[in-house]
Amino acid sequence: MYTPNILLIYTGGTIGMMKDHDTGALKSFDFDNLLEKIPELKLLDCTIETISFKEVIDSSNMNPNYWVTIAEIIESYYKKCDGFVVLHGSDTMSYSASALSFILEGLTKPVIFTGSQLPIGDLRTDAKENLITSIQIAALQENDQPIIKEVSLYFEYKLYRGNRTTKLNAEHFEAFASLNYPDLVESGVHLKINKEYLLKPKVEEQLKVQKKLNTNVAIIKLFPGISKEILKAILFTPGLEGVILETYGAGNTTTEPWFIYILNEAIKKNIHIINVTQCSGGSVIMGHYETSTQLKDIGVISGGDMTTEAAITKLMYLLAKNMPRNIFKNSFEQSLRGEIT
Ligand code: ASN
Repeated sequence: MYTPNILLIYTGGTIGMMKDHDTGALKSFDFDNLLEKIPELKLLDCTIETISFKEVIDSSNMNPNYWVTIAEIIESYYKKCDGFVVLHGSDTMSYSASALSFILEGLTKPVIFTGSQLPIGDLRTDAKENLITSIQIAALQENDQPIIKEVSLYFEYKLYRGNRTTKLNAEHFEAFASLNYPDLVESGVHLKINKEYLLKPKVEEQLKVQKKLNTNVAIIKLFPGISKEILKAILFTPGLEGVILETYGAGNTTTEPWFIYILNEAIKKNIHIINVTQCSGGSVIMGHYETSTQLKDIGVISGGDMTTEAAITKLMYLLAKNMPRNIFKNSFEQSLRGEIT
């Protein structure tokens, strides 16, 4: 029987941390120790190769250059490996999983992000289960093809589509949720694979890594009392090209004339404004209430039921492609990697 070959990419995060005995603070330790800590890995029905960032990072230091580094590692091992598990801090894992889902065009193999809430060396750690099951899922095959063919995120017994996740809890082992899309795999006594929800790219797709991302972007979260000055200061920032506007409920904002006027001025300056909801679940439906009709009229783009993490990374990805305004809007409002319903 064929033995899949899985690449483990270690970027940092709590999963590989230990306590500094002098200060009590958590700091990273070297990757070889991580494998020593889990001898069970040798029992899996796959071979495992490992590669580590030269300097591992807390995921709060994650940035687009690191995303490209992860993508380039996957690109250089793509022929040789059947699946990839990215060990990553949980804090920005949903951003990274979303970003990689766009960057890795034509992906037909599993890329599974995982991490943990407690360090691997901790007695009550969640790291071992997350790591072992992630590798096991990455190695799942059917008719000599990987079963998972997309960027996903495994945490606390569930595999989610990566670009549908958001970190909801800083303490619970169940730290992530995918409120607008069903779980891809549930891990119990058996692995329950929800095949109907998996992304099904064409097998003949070739991997192409989009290495340019445009960071002339911002996120504006609305709140009752947001001032003209603040809104103007952000929207008229020199060089700004795109904004994710986190609105209320189903995509609603204040209808005060100054607010709509400033958004309209920004759009006239060719800035793309995308409407996503600040609710954790549900969708923007522009025009549903009077409070979003004007947004639609002035050309605000609908983010539908996309997470903020998916929307901001999709914005960086699409802006880098320099497309005409109408094509940009169409691309943003349609599903590229299953990120929007
Ligand atoms: N601060 C850590 C990180 O995101 C948190 C974690 O991994 N649980 O790197």
